[in-house]
Amino acid sequence: MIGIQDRKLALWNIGVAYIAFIIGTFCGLLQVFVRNNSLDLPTWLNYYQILTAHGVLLALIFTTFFIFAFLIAGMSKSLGGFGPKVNLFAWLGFIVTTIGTALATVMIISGKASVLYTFYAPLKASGWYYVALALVIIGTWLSSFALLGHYVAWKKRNKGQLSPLFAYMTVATLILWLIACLGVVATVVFQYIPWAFGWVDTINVELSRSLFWYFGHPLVYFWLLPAYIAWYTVVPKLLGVKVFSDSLARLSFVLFLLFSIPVGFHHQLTEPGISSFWKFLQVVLTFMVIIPSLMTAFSMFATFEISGRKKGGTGLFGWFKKLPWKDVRFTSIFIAMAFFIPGGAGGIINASFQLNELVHNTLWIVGHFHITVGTPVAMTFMGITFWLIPYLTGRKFTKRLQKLAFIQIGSWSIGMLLMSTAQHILGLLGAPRRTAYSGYSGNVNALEWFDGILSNHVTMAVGGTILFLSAMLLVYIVANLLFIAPEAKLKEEIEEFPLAESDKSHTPKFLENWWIWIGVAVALILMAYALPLSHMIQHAPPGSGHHITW
Ligand code: HEM
Ligand SMILES: [Cu+2]
Repeated sequence: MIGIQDRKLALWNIGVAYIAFIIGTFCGLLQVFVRNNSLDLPTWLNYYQILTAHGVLLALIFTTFFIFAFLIAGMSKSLGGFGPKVNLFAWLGFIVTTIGTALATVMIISGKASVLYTFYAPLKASGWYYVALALVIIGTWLSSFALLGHYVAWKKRNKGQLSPLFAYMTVATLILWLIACLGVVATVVFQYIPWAFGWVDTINVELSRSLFWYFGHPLVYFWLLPAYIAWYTVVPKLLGVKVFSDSLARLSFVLFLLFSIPVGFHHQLTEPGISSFWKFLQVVLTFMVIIPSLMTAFSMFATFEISGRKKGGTGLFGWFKKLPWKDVRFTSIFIAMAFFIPGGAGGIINASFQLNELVHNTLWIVGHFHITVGTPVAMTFMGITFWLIPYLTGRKFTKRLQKLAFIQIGSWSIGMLLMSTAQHILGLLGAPRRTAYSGYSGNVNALEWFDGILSNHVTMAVGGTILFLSAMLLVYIVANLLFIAPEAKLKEEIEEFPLAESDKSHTPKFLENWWIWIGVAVALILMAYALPLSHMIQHAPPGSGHHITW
């Protein structure tokens, strides 16, 4: 087991993650009822206030804290315990991120920042909200430097050796994060903060949106890659086999690093300020990410088949039955993967120039990210939670808790299927996202959207309610694993960190030459962004004032 300091750090990160999860999912519950006109919020609480809290606390805060908990525990496990410097930086990172989170939450709840998690100008929040966001990012940088420092020290002690797969993947994820954050830091520090505090009167909206999405797309890979780390390194262990291919796993992470940054314009396909040439180039680069995604899918199913056949499965699909379905740590991740199949297909639709016209800003998009980040990522994190907390606390994941965990992932799946299917269909018909209740002035065509069997006022609310109940069950399990479950005394009761063996003997060394990959990543970024961004700055229209609509 890893050292007590490292354990504490990981546990505190998990604690903050789940506090954000409680508030965030409660807001989700309110949203489905408001949208269906069955709930009137009190006058001091506005729909966009809770929607901002929901987006920020779940998509940014829950994910980030959980990711650091997982990476901290995994780096300590695979490279050895942290030294005092690494420890100091990681704690500082945690504290600064937490202060930023608390400040942002206070600003949102006090109604001074109802700008949604994308905080598009010219909507204007209190300047302190942007300061809070900056603190969150700075905190994650400190934590990232801590983990990178730990890795560099290991490399110095093990000259010429490839690092363990977990560490390699962590480094790829953190490099992605550091490069991605440059965009959001640039816009927050140089555009939003001076504008929000009134030091300048106007803001260049197109530039701010572009810098946001330069960050916003890799952000989704910052959520996804840690889930993939679990798929590649934890799942084979649960199945009793080795990693399918060490070099393929590493190569896929390199490709994710290269092709997830120079693609932000695919979120801005409807914006007039960017010429179609640059949009098209970035759409092509976006589609490159399909390659490592399919490589990952291939590795996973190869791992499943090898393990199933080893356990005696025969025939074309006999191995399928031999998978450890009774192990909730595996089943949760399998469901997560299954959700990602339609999720990924939907992503291809969203990124397609023409199809995007149809789905842009509709409920389809909301359906899409609930079956990408809201289930594949979130449910992988749930699956990790079930063993990571016992591993860190030394408590037992008892039979009763395992049963509850099955109910939890099952109900999350049902709730999400109902809610996201309704959202996808409603969106295709035309229903907009990011709106409170609307009767559409009695417009017959609009009201017809809600007449379907799945696409109606009730399905989304039923799905959302099941999801919320599932979320509360998860919180109950987490609280048990943290404070109440009996301590593991016997050796075989002690929870392991399941980390599969990975055969590095055929892995090419250049895969771990980060300077090559950082160089290629920067070249691609310059190719995709240098000209359009400089155009936006040099030929900027008159800046925009500000709006506070709430
Ligand atoms: C109890 C579970 C959940 C429920 C009931 C729920 C419900 C909803 C609904 C109805 C919306 C759309 C609101 C609108 O466009 O007007 C929404 C938006 C959103 N949800 Fe969820 N959700 C849940 C869990 C999650 C999770 C786990 C995540 C991510 C980890 C997530 C991330 C988001 C994001 C990023 C938005 C967009 C916010 C925006 O448009 O600014 N949700 N959610
Ligand atoms: Cu994107």
